[in-house]
Amino acid sequence: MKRQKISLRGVPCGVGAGQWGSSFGPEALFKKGIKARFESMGFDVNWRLLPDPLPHKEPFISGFQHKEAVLAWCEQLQKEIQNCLADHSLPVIIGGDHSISMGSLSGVAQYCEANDHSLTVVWLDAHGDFNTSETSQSGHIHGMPLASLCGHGDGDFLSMIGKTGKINPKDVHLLGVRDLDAQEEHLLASSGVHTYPMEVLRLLGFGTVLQDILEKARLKPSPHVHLSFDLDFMDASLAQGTGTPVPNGPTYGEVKELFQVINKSDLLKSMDIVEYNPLLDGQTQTAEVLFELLTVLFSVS
Ligand SMILES: [Mn+2]
Repeated sequence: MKRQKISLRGVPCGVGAGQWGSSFGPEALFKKGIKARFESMGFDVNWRLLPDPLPHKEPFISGFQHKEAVLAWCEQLQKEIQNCLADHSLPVIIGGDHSISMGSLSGVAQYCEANDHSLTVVWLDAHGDFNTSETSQSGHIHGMPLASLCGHGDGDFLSMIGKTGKINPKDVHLLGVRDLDAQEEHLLASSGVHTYPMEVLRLLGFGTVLQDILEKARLKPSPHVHLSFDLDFMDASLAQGTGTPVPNGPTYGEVKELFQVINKSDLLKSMDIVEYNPLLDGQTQTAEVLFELLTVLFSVS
């Protein structure tokens, strides 16, 4: 990783999740020193907590209830991340729940389209995030962002993402997926997204799989790799500070191996860190693990 400007942006949107609390993620991580962590590695960091676009909304209810709020957060983030990229900084977006990636990634895709950059998405997640409002049993919007970005699902999400914010499923690599709903699995399998279940990652080696993805990305003109890191990608024992932990996930060493490969590649241009819920992270173990991993991902050599 080369030393550069980092735009750290907190997006306290938690209404896409089934449990209350991920909206406190950005401020909790800020107070625990995430900005200082980047600065200690030599980065020039500017931090901003995005304001709530709909401050007078209804109280939190689980389910497909908060579409307007999610749309408003995503519209705001879509513009913000393009400004960060135009400013030649590396945006690190801190959620909030994973629904915000509809905003961040569509903004990245629009920026790449306008500047002739080639986007490759690495999505680390225990879940597919490939439900639509029709296939989802819970209605939680944080289970839908990747489907929407690939052009499936609710019309209002698709118009917010826009034509140039859409992502080609062939440019998406979903690693660590191990908890899919039946209909979601069907849609994902027919989508063209490259999926790498745990068995495949363990058989071929985490680093080898990612190296292969990144070497292909490098061959494209002006490569831009976006990393979407859902903390529940990690094994449940490391991801207690998330709303939907899933067992049999990557160990600390396996995630570290992935992050070392990304660091060495120098291809990372934008990133989301999502689903940190400080209300569930009693011993702040998940936050500590995240901070250690960020050092691996960003340390300057
Ligand atoms: Mn997710």
